[in-house]
Amino acid sequence: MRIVSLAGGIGGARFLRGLLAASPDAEITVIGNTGDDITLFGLRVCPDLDTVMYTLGGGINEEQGWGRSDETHVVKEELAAYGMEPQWFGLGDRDFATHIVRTRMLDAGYPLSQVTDALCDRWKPGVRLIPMSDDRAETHVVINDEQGRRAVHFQEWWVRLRAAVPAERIILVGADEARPAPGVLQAIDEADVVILPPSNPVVSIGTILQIKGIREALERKTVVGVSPIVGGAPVRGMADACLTAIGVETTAQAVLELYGSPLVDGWLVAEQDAGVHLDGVLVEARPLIMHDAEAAADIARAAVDLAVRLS
Ligand code: GDP
Ligand code: FO1
Ligand code: CA
Ligand code: CA
Repeated sequence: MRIVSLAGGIGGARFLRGLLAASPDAEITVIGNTGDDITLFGLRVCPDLDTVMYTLGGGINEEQGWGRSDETHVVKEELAAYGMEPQWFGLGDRDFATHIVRTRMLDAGYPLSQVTDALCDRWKPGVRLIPMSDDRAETHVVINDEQGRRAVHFQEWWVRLRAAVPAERIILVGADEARPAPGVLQAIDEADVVILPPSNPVVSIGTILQIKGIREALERKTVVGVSPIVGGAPVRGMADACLTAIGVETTAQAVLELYGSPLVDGWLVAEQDAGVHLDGVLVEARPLIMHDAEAAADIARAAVDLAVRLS
């Protein structure tokens, strides 16, 4: 079976680990969010691609959910000693190597998709990981605080401000010009089923859906989504701040309506959210907390089962 999954960072990566366990014989293609990407100290950092690659490749910091296991921060300390900004984003020493390799290859003219392939040659994530686009498209957030109304990079809002300053708008800068990376539309067209994991519906899944042609390609397929919102709150992180910014309630119902039909054909919600309904969508309720790899595998199995029944 050929499965395509979109993915953000932690929620996507943990779900994908379950999907690999639940469908060991499937050919899985992951379309990764690159709206979070940022250039720091001249280095290109792709947090969501790296979170997927490290999680599936066995190199993730499990407690934190992002960054490398067994990490040290000597370079960060030395940069800070020079007064180098920004100091609110913590790159670890092992992680730095990934960004150096990526930046060297990008500067040599390789597109991000080929660079990602090269990095995955080391990590062997067990899926084909493709960035949503080779074109640069970065999420920015319009905020209004004591320094006035201005747009900041998504990472500054998320990491430095902890999304505590209300977002007036969330904008993917470069979305109009960005094209799907090679292989993205073909993988969708050839997929038997498509899964939307419990990733952030605005700045992970919503971002990927803004790349020209991706939503239309997905609408031709059987798509099953897993709600990242359980009992009216994100399971982890600050997705509620992103939903509020676009005028959507933080409920499994509202996220389903945001994705909408005909995009979504099946929707998994947590048991306390049974009752969610949208015409044209088969909704099923089950435990949706990924306590461990086994729980993630159960959720992934349920998503694939539902998709197969619908296709
Ligand atoms: P990020 O890029 O690291 O923020 O990760 P994603 O966008 O892939 O996923 C973030 C979303 O994952 C958040 O909105 C969480 O609510 C959701 N999430 C995290 N853990 C779980 C879980 O165990 N179950 C469910 N259903 N959602 C989860
Ligand atoms: N998140 C933080 O909250 N603080 C950090 O210093 C930080 C550094 C970092 C470095 C590499 C990387 O791949 C991810 C990193 N993250 C950090 C997580 C990440 O920026 C965000 O959680 C996601 O982009 C939101 O999806
Ligand atoms: Ca992300
Ligand atoms: Ca559909």
